[in-house]
Amino acid sequence: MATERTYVMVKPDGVQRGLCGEIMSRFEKKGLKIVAVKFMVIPRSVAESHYGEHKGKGFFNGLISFITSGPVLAMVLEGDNAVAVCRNMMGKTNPQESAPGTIRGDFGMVTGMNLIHGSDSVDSAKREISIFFKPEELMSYKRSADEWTYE
Ligand code: IDP
Ligand code: MG
Repeated sequence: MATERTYVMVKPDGVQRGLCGEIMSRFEKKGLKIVAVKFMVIPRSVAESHYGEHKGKGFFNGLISFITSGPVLAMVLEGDNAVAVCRNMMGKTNPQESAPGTIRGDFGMVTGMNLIHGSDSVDSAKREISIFFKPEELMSYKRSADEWTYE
């Protein structure tokens, strides 16, 4: 089993639309384990570092303004292939191209307000988790449900 951790974040539009519980609940019901959670307004410098790969692109400044415009729900989720599983549950970057049943497909209308972020690789996840959480904020624990989730 490839147990991974991934960084997932309900963006300011998801918070404002009251979708934190709905989104977190989907991940919990799927079988992902909550390892850390934080409700915060992201400082501009942290946002620029988090989205560093997009620096120089046309949407970068708007993205930074948007992601720092209000609180986000930041979390770390753990499970078998957690990075890909969460990306699949999120849907495509453009919500209009996202399948129904995905978070963006069910709740979003435009790319600039696509509700959720999820790490795109195990390396990105490590980098992003370390930006938002201290090592001691990450919980390691056994859930009794694990034995009814994995063979
Ligand atoms: P991802 O969130 O699906 O990984 P990325 O390509 O990494 O997508 O882009 C990061 C975020 O930047 C997107 O989720 C979206 O909020 C924003 N973004 C990307 N492309 C555009 C665009 O063309 N217009 C406006 N915002 C964009
Ligand atoms: Mg991305």
